[in-house]
Amino acid sequence: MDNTPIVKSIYTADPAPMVSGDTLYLYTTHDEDKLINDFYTMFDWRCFSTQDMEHWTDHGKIFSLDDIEWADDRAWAPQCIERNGKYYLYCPVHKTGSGMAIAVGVSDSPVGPFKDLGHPLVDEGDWNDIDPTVFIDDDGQAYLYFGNPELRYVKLNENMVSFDETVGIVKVPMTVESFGKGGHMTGTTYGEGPWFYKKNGLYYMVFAAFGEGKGRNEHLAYATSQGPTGPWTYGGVIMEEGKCFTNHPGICDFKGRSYLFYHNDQLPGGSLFHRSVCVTEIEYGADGKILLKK
Ligand code: FUB
Repeated sequence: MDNTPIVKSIYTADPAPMVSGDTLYLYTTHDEDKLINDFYTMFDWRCFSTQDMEHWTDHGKIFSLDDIEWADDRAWAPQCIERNGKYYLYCPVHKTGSGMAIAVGVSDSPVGPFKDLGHPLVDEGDWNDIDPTVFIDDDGQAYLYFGNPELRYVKLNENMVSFDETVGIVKVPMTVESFGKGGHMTGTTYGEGPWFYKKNGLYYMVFAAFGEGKGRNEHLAYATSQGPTGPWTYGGVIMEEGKCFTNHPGICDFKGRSYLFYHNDQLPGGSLFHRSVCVTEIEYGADGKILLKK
């Protein structure tokens, strides 16, 4: 593995791995070559799969804005999960005439086609509702975290397409103890792109982060907790900021190794709006610390 882009035929970003059986499925966003208004121009989600981390199969477009009647723009960072033989793809989108909201596509196959629920799962009428990350805990409770600049979560119901309304949308306290002192709007490093999982009994929240000061690009950092809903303790930087304004983590174990998927602008013609997904190996220190493997 040499940290060069996995996909070379199109620009991809926001990698979200999902392991099912002996296959790793990698869901990504898709940066269009031709920009509209010199901004992120993103209309669909893509899927690639591998069984050996070397050879990848391109499953093409698996879900798109055309499939979501109530959305009109910004097919942003997704994550997919399997439950009871069905696959749920959580996707941030721009809701027509409103802000960002989280859509769910449901399919019988990991490579789609996914069918939209017909309405948003999370829709607070603001711009915070992006970058969903989903995890099912050992007791069967599923959590969906999301957000920029604030990290929020809902407790998903067993059907994975609705959430516990009695708990509602919970706002995680954005403290320096939890997310480090940084340059984003909450005064912490937490920016966006959370990735929630559990490893060796510890809960991890990996995220795209901003260091202190202006004009910073995103680096990748993490926090840990003894429980699924915090309190979170800042763990430090995993990957330093690079040349690309955004970065976005996706972590999984596959065939005995641990991987961190991320993105950069390393393909020819790359830019902050023309990104490419990459992967590198990570390992865990005795204290649970996440380390890039040398
Ligand atoms: O790719 C569009 C947005 O940029 C994502 O939702 C963020 O995580 C950042 O990568």
